[in-house]
Amino acid sequence: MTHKAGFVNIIGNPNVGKSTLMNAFIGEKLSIITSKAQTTRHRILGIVNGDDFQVILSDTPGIIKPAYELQASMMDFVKTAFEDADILIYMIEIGEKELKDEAFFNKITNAKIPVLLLINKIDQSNQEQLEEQVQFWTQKMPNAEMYPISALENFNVREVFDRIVELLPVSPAFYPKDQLTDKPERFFVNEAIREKILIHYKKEIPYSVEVETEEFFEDEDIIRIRSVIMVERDSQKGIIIGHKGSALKKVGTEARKDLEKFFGKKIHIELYVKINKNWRTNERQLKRFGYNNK
Ligand SMILES: Nc1nc2c(ncn2[C@@H]2O[C@H](COP(=O)(O)OP(=O)(O)OP(=O)(O)O)[C@@H](O)[C@H]2O)c(=O)[nH]1
Ligand SMILES: [Mg+2]
Repeated sequence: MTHKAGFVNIIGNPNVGKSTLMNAFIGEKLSIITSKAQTTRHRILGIVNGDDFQVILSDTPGIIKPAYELQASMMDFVKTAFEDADILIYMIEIGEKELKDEAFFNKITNAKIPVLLLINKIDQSNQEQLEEQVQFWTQKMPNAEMYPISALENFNVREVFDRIVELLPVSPAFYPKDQLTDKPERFFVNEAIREKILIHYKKEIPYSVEVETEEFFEDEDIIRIRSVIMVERDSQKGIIIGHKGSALKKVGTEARKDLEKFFGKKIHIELYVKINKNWRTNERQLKRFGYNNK
């Protein structure tokens, strides 16, 4: 039996549905999803195994022009996703007419590997609009195979996955067949908390936050977690905590519920808030949080 395996890297503008697609392929909530741009900050591997194949998917941050160090590191993750891909998935959402970054766009159109162009969120569209989009992108990206999909409603997701398996190079597996991701358990705790912060706080707050899990202690029937939410300024600390701690409590409760599903165990979670001045622009801090992959 020939075995196929390879790296399938998902890239595109912020908020188009990259993480939603990754989770749909995996069948698990590996990547956090919110309606805000720049939800994903890392490159996250999700591995789908079959008897004769291994698809190693990468979810990546949406492409932006970096304004500060954190964003520059996020774009470095996107760059690495170009370098090791066997297949590129370029995702756009219905109505989208351009990639914000010309250099990335040229890389995709000149790619020597198969490119799948996915037009996502077609549940929000009609036949006429879709046909117009297909025409537009056929001209703009003639090297790509195009698929209209809805990652949210699982429309055409299976078909795209089957095509990926077809296109995979013949290769032994890169990871053990029972491995789902490259990230440690604590990473998913941090992300679950960060997702709730993205959902419940406004403006600059979610973008000023980083989460670090200091304790992850797994007992037979319960996991005990202590995590710290880091903010950049004093004033942000009060906002995160809220009146008599109510806002922080909500974050903890909701994150706990998600994590109980994810780990299949009861969770006890303790959150506290700390100021870490200007961590987003501090090389050392970024490295500590796993951003500086150079
Ligand atoms: N209607 C509709 N909404 C979708 C679909 N796919 C994703 N969304 C929504 O689009 C928003 C962004 O989804 P994400 O998966 O977080 O997008 P992303 O590309 O990973 O975003 P970043 O990580 O910020 O770059 C969320 O509110 C999703 O629920 C879809 O097929 N249809
Ligand atoms: Mg994402």
